[in-house]
Amino acid sequence: MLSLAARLLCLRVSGCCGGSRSMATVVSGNKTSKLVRERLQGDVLRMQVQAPGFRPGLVVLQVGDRDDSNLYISSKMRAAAEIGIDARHVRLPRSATEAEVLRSVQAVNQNPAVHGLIVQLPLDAAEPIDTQNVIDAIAPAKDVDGLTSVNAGRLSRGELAGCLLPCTPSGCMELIRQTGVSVAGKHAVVIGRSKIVGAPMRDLLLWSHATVTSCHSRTHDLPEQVSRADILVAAAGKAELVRGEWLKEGALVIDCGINHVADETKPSGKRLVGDVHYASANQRAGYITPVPGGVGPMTVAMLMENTVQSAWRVLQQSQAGR
Ligand code: NAP
Ligand code: LUD
Repeated sequence: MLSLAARLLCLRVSGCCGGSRSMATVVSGNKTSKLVRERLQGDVLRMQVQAPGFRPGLVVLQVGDRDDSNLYISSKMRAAAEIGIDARHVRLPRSATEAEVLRSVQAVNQNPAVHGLIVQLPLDAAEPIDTQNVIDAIAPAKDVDGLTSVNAGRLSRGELAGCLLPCTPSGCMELIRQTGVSVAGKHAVVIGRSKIVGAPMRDLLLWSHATVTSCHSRTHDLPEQVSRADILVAAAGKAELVRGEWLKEGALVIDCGINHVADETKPSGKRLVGDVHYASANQRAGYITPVPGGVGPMTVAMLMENTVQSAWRVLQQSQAGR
């Protein structure tokens, strides 16, 4: 049974051709992320009542100048400004060395006005840099991307209260909650096992008591694995990999993929698609997230959520210590 909020947020697309089956309920990340951002705006106002002049502080560190990173960071800066988070975009040139990146991370770690720090990935550096070494230099309490080994380890053990959750998987869980579908006891299939999406997604579903299958590039017979999923999270980075015919009837489908494909009908000559073939999946799924407008905006919203959470913790500690 859907809650009223879930019904408002999930747009039911009715009657497909022939009327044999209605199409999936579209789970909107645009709408859900807006609600999250509005709630956070209220939180920041409440913080300022408790501690006049206090603002959550966020730093987004970028190495190089990738177009996709520029786009994602500008969404993050916009969301932060709207909520009242004091966000700063720190740019290092492509020529930056690992030692220079580490020095920037350490400087932010030591700045008490900053409650959250992320290093936008991938690093666009001329010389090779050990990405995990840079990420692990972030103070775990400021790791609002949830990517340090400390936070990832806590999540993998189910110690959810003590850790900051990675933004994309946390946004996927929020979208699943919006549908009203319960996770406990369900069979969830996650395609992909990266540190940023697939692995933490598997952990979150597992500790929400799903039975989880983790698929990757060596998985045999992916369609067979997918056909068992009550809940499918696709994060492979392969355009339209999952076909509607693979899905269990009524499945909840969360599509993390962000892939550009050629499209001569568009002025840009390209179009954004997910890892799921939307038109065919829409005929078979019970719920589906669109691309764009699904998981992407939730990633931005959950970064804001983690930053506000991290700032609350600091504020409470400082007030308890007075
Ligand atoms: P990634 O680091 O390249 O990892 C891809 C994962 O998918 C790997 O585990 C890989 O397996 C697996 N894989 C690749 N091809 C496969 C196939 N044919 N069958 C089964 N598994 C396959 O990518 P990522 O960073 O996790 O991102 C995945 C997608 O999500 C990308 O499209 C990315 O742009 C998107 N993304 C979106 C957001 C968002 O906010 N919406 C955030 C992050 C990422 P192996 O481990 O065996 O190599
Ligand atoms: N690195 C991320 N690298 C890439 N899409 C994002 C993302 C917004 N450290 C670190 O921000 O969380 C991260 N932390 N990531 N990503 C991807 C990943 C990172 C992806 C998409 C969007 C952030 C987004 O807003 C829009 C949508 O799906 O509706 C569309 C944007 C478009 O390309 O038009």
